[in-house]
Amino acid sequence: AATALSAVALSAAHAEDLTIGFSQIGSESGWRAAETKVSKIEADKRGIDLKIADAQQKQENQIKAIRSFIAQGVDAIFLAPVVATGWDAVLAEAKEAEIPVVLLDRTIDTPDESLYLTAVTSDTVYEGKVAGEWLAEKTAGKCAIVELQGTVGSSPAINRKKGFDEAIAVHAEMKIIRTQSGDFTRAKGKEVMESFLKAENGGKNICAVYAHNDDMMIGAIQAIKEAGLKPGSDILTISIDAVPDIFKAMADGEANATVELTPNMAGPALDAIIAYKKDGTVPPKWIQTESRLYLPDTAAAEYDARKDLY
Ligand code: GZL
Repeated sequence: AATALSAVALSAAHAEDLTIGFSQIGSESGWRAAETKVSKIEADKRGIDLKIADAQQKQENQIKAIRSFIAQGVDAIFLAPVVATGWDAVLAEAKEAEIPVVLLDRTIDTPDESLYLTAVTSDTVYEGKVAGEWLAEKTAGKCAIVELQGTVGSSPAINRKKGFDEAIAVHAEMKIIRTQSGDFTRAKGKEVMESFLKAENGGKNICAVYAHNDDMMIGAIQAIKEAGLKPGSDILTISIDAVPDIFKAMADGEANATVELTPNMAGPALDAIIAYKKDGTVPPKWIQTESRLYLPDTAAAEYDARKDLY
C-alpha cells in the first residue's frame, strides 16, 4: 500500500511541478476564446502551470513564443499552428532541447513526425463531409453554394474544404459557385458574404452558404438579413464549431445546422504529457476528438449547455 501511495503522491507531485508553454493562435473566433478558457480550467484542475502566449493569428509570433518557451526550459510545449507549414526549424530546436511538443486543434505538414509527440484534433475532413452530406440531403442534391473558407493554409480550412467537396462531388447539381477565405472571423465572413450577395443577383442565385466556422456564418447571416433575405430559409446555412450564437440563430430560425467541435483539446493533451513525463508512456500520434451534427430541434438546450463556457 505504501508503494502505491508513494506512486500516487509522486504522480500528483510530478503534475504539480510541470510548466507548459502554450502558443495559442489568438482570439479570432468564439470557439478559439473558449478553447483558451478551457485550457486554463483543465491545467488548474491538474495543478499545472500553463503559460499561454497569444499570437494574434501571426505565425512569426508563434515561432517567437516557442523560442521563448525553450529558453525558459518549460517541460512541454503546446502549439495550435495557425498554418500547416513553416514549423520544421523551430520544432527541431524544441527537439534539440528535448522539450516534447503537442499540437492542439490544428496539424502541420512535415516529413519528420518526430517533431511532435501527438496531435489532439478533431477529424476536420469528416466535419466537411458531414456538412456536405447534410446539405445534399436537405436540397435533394441540387444547390448553388457559396463557401466561406477558414484561414488560408490552415489544416482545418484545407480539410473542411476537402471533406465537403468530396461529399457534394457525387451530386451533379450541387455546385460551389463562389469561394473565398473569411479567415475564421465574423467581420471578414460578413464582408465576403456581402460581396457574394452583390455578385449573385442580390443573393437570389444562392441556395446555401457553407462556412468553415460558425463565426464567419454569424457574419454572413447579418449580411443576408441586410440584403433583405431570410437566412435559414431563402439561403440555407451549414457551418462548424457548435458555438452558442449559432444555436441561438438556429432557435430563431436563422440557421439550419452546425457540426460540433469540442473546445476541450487541452484536457487530453495534458493527460498525455503527464503520462509521458511520469512513466514514459508514448501516446498515439493522433488523439481524435468527436464531431457530430446538430439541428434546430435541440438548439435551445445546446445553447443553454454551452453559454457559460463562451
Ligand atoms: C478548428 C479550429 C478553428 C475553428 C475556428 O479545429 O482550428 O480555428 O473552427 C478557429 O473557429 O478559428
